[in-house]
Amino acid sequence: MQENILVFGANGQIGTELVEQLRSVYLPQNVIACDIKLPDFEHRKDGPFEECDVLQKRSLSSVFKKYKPKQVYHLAAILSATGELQPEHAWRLNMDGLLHVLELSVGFNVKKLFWPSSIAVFGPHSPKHHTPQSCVMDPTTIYGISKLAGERWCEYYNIKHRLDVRCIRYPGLMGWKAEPGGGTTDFAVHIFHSALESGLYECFLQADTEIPMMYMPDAIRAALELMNSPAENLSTRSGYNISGISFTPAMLAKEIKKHVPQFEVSYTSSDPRQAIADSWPKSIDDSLARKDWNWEPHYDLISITEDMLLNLKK
Ligand code: NAD
Ligand code: AKB
Repeated sequence: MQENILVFGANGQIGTELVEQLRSVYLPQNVIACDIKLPDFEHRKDGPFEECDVLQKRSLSSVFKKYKPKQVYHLAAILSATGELQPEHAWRLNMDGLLHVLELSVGFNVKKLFWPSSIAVFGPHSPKHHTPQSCVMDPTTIYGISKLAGERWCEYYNIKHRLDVRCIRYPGLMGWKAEPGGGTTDFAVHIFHSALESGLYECFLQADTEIPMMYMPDAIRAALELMNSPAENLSTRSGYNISGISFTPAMLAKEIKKHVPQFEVSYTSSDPRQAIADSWPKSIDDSLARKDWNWEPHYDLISITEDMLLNLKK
């Protein structure tokens, strides 16, 4: 009999693709998608779903009790841009949700827990280029503050409770299967939809804002590779830097124009997300992930653009 895997925040941008991938590796009935939001109609029969709020510890506990999971992926969170609109709620969801999952994972003897951190842990005084694994971290968003605190809690639970928790600091993620959920990097998905739908896009970041990004298949593979790595190879439990590519909105627009020549992009002059992007790194040094668990990205800007357009056209 295969062991159960719980995924909290399963119906978001990452969860949609992660659950699909996990269900292709394990038996679909062993991968339990959990969210406060119901799955899209076409995914309702793909596998088990539990309507579950990570802030409600009692009902969360009953899901752990029902499935006795051996692996947990905890994705439920509020992202950077939405977080600034409701900072208290973002802090509560991102912190209390994580603490509930950490505590229940110890209580129910979960073997491995995956929790995604973000490049948002870095701030204006972190080195901008090839930002190292360890450096000054002074996040200016409530999202980044919650991710940095979350990293410390993960490390703490590993040390104090021997919980095998594994974390990645994701850059901005792009994919065609699910909408992004309120981040500063959402432009990199919206731009493709607009290119195909109207041929026009008004970008909320300035043309030359360089930002670390990654294609979703690389991001999902990273999570599974980290989860399958021998514990003794892992030298940090707080959050591995991983790098995909770095580009600006102008570079992305130019690449899309090769496929959609009439595509036009304009740039908004003042959007609060600009300050968030400006506080983040431009590129990431992921040498520790490469050394500890052989991380390497597969997709570059050319292949991402081709694949996004091909699939969105379908
Ligand atoms: P998302 O906003 O698309 O999805 C989050 C999901 O959590 C949603 O389906 C939402 O319904 C669910 N949720 C919200 N509140 C909940 C609650 N109280 N209980 C249970 N579920 C709840 O987010 P995402 O982009 O899929 O991100 C997932 C995780 O990865 C987050 O922790 C995020 O910080 C991290 N991350 C994402 C990116 C990215 O670019 N997408 C980059 C870095 C890190
Ligand atoms: C966001 O923009 O908030 C996310 C992230 C980089 O964590 N995509």
